[in-house]
Amino acid sequence: MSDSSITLHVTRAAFELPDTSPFVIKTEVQLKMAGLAYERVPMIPPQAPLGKLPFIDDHGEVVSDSTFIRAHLERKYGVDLDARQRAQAWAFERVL
Ligand SMILES: N[C@@H](CCC(=O)N[C@@H](CS)C(=O)NCC(=O)O)C(=O)O
Repeated sequence: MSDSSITLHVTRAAFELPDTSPFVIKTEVQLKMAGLAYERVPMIPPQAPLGKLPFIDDHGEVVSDSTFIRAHLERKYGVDLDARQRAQAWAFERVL
């Protein structure tokens, strides 16, 4: 594990998808959108703290569940993953 990046615990790539888990893909896209460095570490769900993947290890802080991971990233790194869609919604509202 690298000291400089978040560790994203994942399942594995298959069926021409980056991962078999949609929850892992969602979290990976959010890490990319946030511009955060991360490292994929494959494992099987029984090895995860809550028995499910994904979970992250953010420099010693372990966060499980894609919903809680998103909240953690937004809070800790001050990213707003909905900013673009909120701006578009505001623009549509003004136009209408
Ligand atoms: N609510 C969780 C769901 C995660 C989840 O169900 N992951 C599946 C892989 S797609 C898993 O690890 N399943 C193992 C099991 O249920 O035993 C999240 O959003 O992260």
